[in-house]
Amino acid sequence: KNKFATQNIVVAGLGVTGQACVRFLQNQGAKVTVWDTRAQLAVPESITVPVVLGEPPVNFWQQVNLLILSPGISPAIEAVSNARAAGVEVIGDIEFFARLTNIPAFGITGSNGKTTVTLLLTHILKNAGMKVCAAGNVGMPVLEILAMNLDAVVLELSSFQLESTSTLQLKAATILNVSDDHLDRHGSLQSYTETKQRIYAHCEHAVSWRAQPETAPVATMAHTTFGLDESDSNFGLRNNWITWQGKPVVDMAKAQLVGRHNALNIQAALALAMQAGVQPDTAAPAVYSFVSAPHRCVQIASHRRIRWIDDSKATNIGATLAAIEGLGATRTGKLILIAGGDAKGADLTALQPALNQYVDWIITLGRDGKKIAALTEQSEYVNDMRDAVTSANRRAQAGDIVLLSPACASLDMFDNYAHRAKVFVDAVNEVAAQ
Ligand code: UMA
Ligand code: ADP
Repeated sequence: KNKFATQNIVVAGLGVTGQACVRFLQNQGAKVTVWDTRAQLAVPESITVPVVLGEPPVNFWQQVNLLILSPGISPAIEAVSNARAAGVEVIGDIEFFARLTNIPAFGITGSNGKTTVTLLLTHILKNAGMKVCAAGNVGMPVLEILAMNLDAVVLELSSFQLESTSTLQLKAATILNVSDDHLDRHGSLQSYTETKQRIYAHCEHAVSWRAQPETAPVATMAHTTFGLDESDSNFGLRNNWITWQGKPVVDMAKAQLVGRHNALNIQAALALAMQAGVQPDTAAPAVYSFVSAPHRCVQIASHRRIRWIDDSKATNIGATLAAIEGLGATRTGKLILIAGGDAKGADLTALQPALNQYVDWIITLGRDGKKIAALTEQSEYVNDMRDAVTSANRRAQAGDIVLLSPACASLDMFDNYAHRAKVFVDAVNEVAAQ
């Protein structure tokens, strides 16, 4: 019998993370209980262990050895404090994974670009012949990959996941950028940044953005930087080519990832790939063949020469600024923006200069939509996505762009950002295609 057979473990949260934990622990013979803070929850049939919903009973923690928290549950809530007070160790699934395996791992965090860099690095390493898998916040729970016989794993790590991780060893890691996000949970930009810095705690090689010193590790360690400026010693950009130590290695004109923010993302992926032994010029063909994941500034339709762009994944200000600045700077017609939702406590006034400079009309919706509309006079607030698309379609002419880039989470109106995108695309097909 292995070490888990005598353990009494509570898995908190019954989403994809929790379900992967339960499956793994059951296979190991551990005694598992699920606890979910929602009082009403449809428990999937595959879950055959006891499930406690809502407030856990008094004495619940007494016989428990370990509490594995799903990332969506804040470690600051009272029930988790009670568990700690009862002597229960509290960790996240990433920390649990770190204690179970020595597989070479690459870590990616940041406010924006995590999924893009995670998938691009995975693609580069696969093209170099390595057996690799992307896991973590990208959607594949880390415990699912333990059984795979991989050469390396590429981990997308959210601030929620890093918050409950302490011993994870990484071959190389990056904080891509830091801008306001999840302040409702982390309290301040400083504490959010400190949480992201945990990625460098046991890391062999750091990769950071020269324009944002807070993305660099505080401790001295092997280090590569990237940026939109020129650099003789690191990654840089010159005449639309990505350079490594001054030599051109990737032609941005040949990449399917467009925009200046993606020039940074590509450099970060190349820098991480070097720590897996793949040189930038060798990686270039994989960069050219990489196609972006959906809902990240992707054109979904063109009717009457009006371009409709789905950037539903822009759930914070930094992502929306990248989209507005990227599309706005080169536009030939009007740029109409659809934005709004749950701003998660961010200071929305940071959008104002870019809205004034690049956006001709803004249509807002959702919980914080009125706050965004109040930033400019060229704006209106509507009740739902269909009304937003109808209004945009009425205002747009040939040559214009309609961009859905909400700067907000979707959860006040939709199941998730993919659902928000689907409602947008359906409305565009219905309203604009006529
Ligand atoms: N739950 C509670 N109490 C709470 C919150 C949630 O009991 O206060 C329960 C819910 O009832 C539900 C379960 O927890 O049953 C959901 O757990 P979860 O919110 O941790 O979500 P998972 O389905 O396990 O997915 C998580 C990540 N979700 C979050 O961090 C919110 C996924 O990232 C990730 O892909 C997945 O693990 C696999 O690692 C999503 C995300 O939105 C994409 N991430 C945030 C982001 O990218 O901005 C951080
Ligand atoms: P994440 O996984 O961090 O949310 P994604 O790659 O899924 O990042 O992209 C999320 C959003 O951020 C999209 O709207 C995308 O266009 C935008 N984005 C991607 N990379 C960057 C970057 N380096 N800086 C700013 N915005 C970015």
